Amino acid sequence: MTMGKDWQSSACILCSINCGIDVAVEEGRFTGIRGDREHPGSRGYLCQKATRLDHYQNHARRLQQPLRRRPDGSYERIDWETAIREVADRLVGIRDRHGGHAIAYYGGGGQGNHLGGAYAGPFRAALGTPYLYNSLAQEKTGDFWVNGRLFGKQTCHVTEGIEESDYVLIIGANPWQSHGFPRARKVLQELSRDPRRTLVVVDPRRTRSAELADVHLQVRPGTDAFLLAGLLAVIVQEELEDGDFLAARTLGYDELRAILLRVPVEQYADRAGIDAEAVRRVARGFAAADSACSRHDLGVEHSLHSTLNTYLEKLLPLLTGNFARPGGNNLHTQFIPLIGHSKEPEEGGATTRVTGMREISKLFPPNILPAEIEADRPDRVRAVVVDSANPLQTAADTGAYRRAFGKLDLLVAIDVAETETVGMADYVLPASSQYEKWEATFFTLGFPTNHFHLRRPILPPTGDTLPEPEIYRRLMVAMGALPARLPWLERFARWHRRFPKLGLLPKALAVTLALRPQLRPYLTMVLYATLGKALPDGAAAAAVVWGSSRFYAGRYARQVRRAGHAGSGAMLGEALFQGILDSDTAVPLSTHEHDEMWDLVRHPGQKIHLAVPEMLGELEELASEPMERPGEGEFPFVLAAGERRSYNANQIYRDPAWRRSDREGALRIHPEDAARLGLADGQRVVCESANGAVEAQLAHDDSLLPGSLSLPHGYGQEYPDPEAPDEFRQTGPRINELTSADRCDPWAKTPYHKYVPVRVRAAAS
Ligand SMILES: Nc1nc2c(c(=O)[nH]1)N[C@H]1C(S)=C(S)[C@@H](COP(=O)(O)OP(=O)(O)OC[C@H]3O[C@@H](n4cnc5c(=O)[nH]c(N)nc54)[C@H](O)[C@@H]3O)O[C@H]1N2
Ligand SMILES: Nc1nc2c(c(=O)[nH]1)N[C@H]1C(S)=C(S)[C@@H](COP(=O)(O)OP(=O)(O)OC[C@H]3O[C@@H](n4cnc5c(=O)[nH]c(N)nc54)[C@H](O)[C@@H]3O)O[C@H]1N2
Ligand code: SF4
Ligand SMILES: [Mo]
Repeated sequence: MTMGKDWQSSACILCSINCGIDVAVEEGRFTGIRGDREHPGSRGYLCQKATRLDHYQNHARRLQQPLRRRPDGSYERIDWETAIREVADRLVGIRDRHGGHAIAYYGGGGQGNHLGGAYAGPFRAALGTPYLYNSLAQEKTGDFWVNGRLFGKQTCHVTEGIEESDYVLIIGANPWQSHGFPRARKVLQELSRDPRRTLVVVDPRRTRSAELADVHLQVRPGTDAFLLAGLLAVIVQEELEDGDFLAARTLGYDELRAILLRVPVEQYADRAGIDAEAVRRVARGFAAADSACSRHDLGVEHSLHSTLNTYLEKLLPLLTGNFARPGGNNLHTQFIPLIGHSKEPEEGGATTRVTGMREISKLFPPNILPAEIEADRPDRVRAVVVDSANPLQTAADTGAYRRAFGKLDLLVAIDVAETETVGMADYVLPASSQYEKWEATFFTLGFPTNHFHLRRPILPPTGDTLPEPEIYRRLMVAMGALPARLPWLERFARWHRRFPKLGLLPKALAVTLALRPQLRPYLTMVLYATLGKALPDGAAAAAVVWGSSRFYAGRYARQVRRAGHAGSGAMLGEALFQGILDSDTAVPLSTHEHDEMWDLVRHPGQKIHLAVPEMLGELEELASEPMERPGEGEFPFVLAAGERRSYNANQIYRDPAWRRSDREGALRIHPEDAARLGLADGQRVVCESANGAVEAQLAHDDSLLPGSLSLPHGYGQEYPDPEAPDEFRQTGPRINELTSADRCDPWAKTPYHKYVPVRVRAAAS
């Protein structure tokens, strides 16, 4: 115990793990941050990024008050009443003149904040917009689409039992830096140390994760589909598959097997730059292990054959029966759904007006938005509302975004900081930070036990900021979509909190929605505006958690009770909600037995449909795919544009002072390549693609393969220069100046950020 400090409980908001933290606050500043040992997921664990969180909470570019852009481009401060009225009027004007599809919504939550997004759904419904653009659709939607085919719904998401697994294959991820599962560094070290367990890392770079691995397959960038096809082919050709599992649990194996039997393992291994014997050893090891699981991330999602890669990666545990078992891969429950299921366009699923892109998991990909705005057609997008995202920095092709956003009739940004996107907005609506309001994420990815953490504010709001649910409520009232008060329901909500057994609120809600059907699409907002007022300590934003708790407990009653919640019928849901509300840290929601996982498979009869025709087609076409020869031509290097390193955290930190090393976000190059080009370590260079150029500082690094380069994600923010506070300085490269929207996966439109053809030269001094 540190004496004299008053510790408050919260979570780190820098990655999807959301480790529990204890924070000491003095005069608005974070004077101490340590891991929360009570948090059942992170158990006291933190990485080096979390202790710097004061740079998120306190910095020179925090937004304080609503802003309106003047015709000359400068901003004036306005009050909330004016801001809400004008934004609502202009949105309604665009909707009424051009239709809801003239408006797009972008974001709705980041690495730490999803609670506001739960109330943005009603706001979008009131706008009549079908368009939800989100960063998940520039990484994970290919994977979600495959899940829909394999398991029946795109909401069926796969997790991995790495902690208990004997054989772990990690492809295109560097958990040492990026995490992606709880306590990643400890788990990797344990795996590495244990001679009975095997860690395989597939990565073109010798990352820290790769160094800890028993086997590092240093794949040639962009060739993972060949490597994965080779691994699967060995399993099939050497009859290492789990026949009993396949017969009992899957359909379509014969069709898949016929294709994999024809895969030339030697040739594909060679293509991937891996010794065929190593491919055979890993395939055999994976198949023979008592338990095995696989995990992938951006290294394959942001590369050639993105969607196919995620399909093939999932087939590894499926063919070997490492599914629905401890130490294998498993589906998990969703508490408050982060994603939904979208039908295929042929079945009536939504598509965009201009490019005809289909919706996946209820999301549209940022890659297409500039085209949807810039088209010379009456049904183009004319207004965008951005919340918790900075597309000017994070979407592919910054130049295209700048041009497209410049053509909008209206851009509204909701953020905590003055970002590059905020700098183009017509109206800026300032949000309270994640330590100033009730917050939560919906990254509930655990299996067999899933957790949820509702966080209390630990500081009062900065300036004249508001939490997002309140911003959306006020906008909806001003739009005439929602009454300013629902006094009758408010009263029932209060009574319900006192006498939950009577079920007054569900009944009153049912009556209200029957009498006023126009409120039905606004259910979460109706709860916020009514039940929210009856919740203790200003926890209005937790109203949606009440609805989810009741629903979840109804669906997974046995598993919720197993996690320690008591009650039957609707009272189990009330107990779950109260448990979440009362706890300072994450609460176990449910605990499954592994064979109960099958209830989460959504195809009839809980069968997994292994044969996905589109993917089998692409798999077969690999055989005739011309070899990419990046070493030749105008752009001889393959750039990984967006590596996770020690000191990047998406666009969440803006003050460069948070970084203790790699302050300029170096361009890494193999020393041989640097020598050939005569480029010194530390030298300023220009990196150019067909799309644009950035300047960067060079770092020699022999962990890369020759011919490949790497730039970090999460740099390029503008911030006042501490030497001359009136001047702004950009720190590190804006990597999306280099990337292009067209170089993307055909199915999901996820960009090939790990495979950007570039050249490099010395910068003019
Ligand atoms: N420190 C830090 N952690 C973060 C974040 C952050 O900004 N900073 N962001 C978070 C977010 S939003 C995400 S989505 C995750 C992403 O987490 P990761 O996907 O693990 O992170 P990356 O470093 O982008 O990419 C992983 C690896 O892919 C490798 N790679 C490049 N090209 C290829 C290829 O062709 N094939 C294969 N097999 N591998 C390749 C790279 O060398 C790299 O080591 O990280 C999260 N965690
Ligand atoms: N070239 C390249 N581009 C990439 C990637 C890459 O690897 N390479 N990675 C991609 C990936 S995986 C991702 S996830 C995206 C991430 O890109 P984005 O989706 O744009 O998200 P963040 O960078 O996390 O930015 C979060 C924003 O939320 C704001 N914010 C923080 N707290 C709050 C809050 O409480 N309320 C509100 N309203 N705002 C808040 C921050 O100030 C920041 O502006 O980038 C993608 N872009
Ligand atoms: S950035 Fe580090 S401390 Fe923060 S949630 Fe992720 S793993 Fe935990
Ligand atoms: Mo991400």
